[in-house]
Amino acid sequence: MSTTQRVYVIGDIHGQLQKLLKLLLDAHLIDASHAWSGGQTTLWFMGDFVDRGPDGIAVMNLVMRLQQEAAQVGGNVSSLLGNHEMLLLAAYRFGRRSTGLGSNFITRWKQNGGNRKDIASLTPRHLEWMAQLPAMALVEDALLLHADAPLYLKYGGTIEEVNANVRDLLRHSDALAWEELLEDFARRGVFLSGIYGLEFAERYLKQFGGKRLVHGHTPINTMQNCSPNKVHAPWIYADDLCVNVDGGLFLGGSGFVYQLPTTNDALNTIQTMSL
Ligand SMILES: [Mn+2]
Repeated sequence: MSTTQRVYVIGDIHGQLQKLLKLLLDAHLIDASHAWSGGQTTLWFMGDFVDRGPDGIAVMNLVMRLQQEAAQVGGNVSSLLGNHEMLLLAAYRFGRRSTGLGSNFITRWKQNGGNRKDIASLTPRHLEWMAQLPAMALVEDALLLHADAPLYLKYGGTIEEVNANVRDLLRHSDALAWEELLEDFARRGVFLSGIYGLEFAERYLKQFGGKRLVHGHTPINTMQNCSPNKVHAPWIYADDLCVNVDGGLFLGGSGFVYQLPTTNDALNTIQTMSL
């Protein structure tokens, strides 16, 4: 048995519980009774569990439970903060209060696929869990971030700083600060545009570390202009610096589980080559 621990990444779920269960079963990360069977595997979610689909809270409940079960056997289930977790938190916290920019937080959330059932089923446990999710993470050589957007550079110079600043913002009720982050979080496609996109990706990696960016947020089929049910693998672009793992589940995609190439894999390759 290999000593290398596998690291898996799953993109935006948007309330598609049945699709998530199938992905986890097929990857042997859960068993038939939906209990964690991934052992010491690490599994990262890219955020956006809620909105646009039917079962956002059930998806979150599943992920929170698997997180506990994995931790008990030396595994790890983690997630980034997606803009839809923040939209839901904002709708819950501020309600119809004005954003300061001519709208209100409930309207904004609904315009982005907010599901009444989700907000009605929220408990303090969900609220606390969402509000502590990191905005970014460095896993092996991969820099994980939810959105292909420039916002992260604005909130700090290191991963720790960005995560601390975003958590701090979520702890306070400064509506305008929430509105500004939600606006920034709604942007996309920053690594896409030729030389400019490539420079942006390089800038991120230089600033925060890592050899590759892994993001969700923008369904692959919308970037590639193809049908969502044709997407079964991540899309690697910008000179292989960027990996998009958003399978567009809410648009009809089945999604996929992406295994990060590990540092040990790279070492093994080098060792094999030198033989
Ligand atoms: Mn998103």
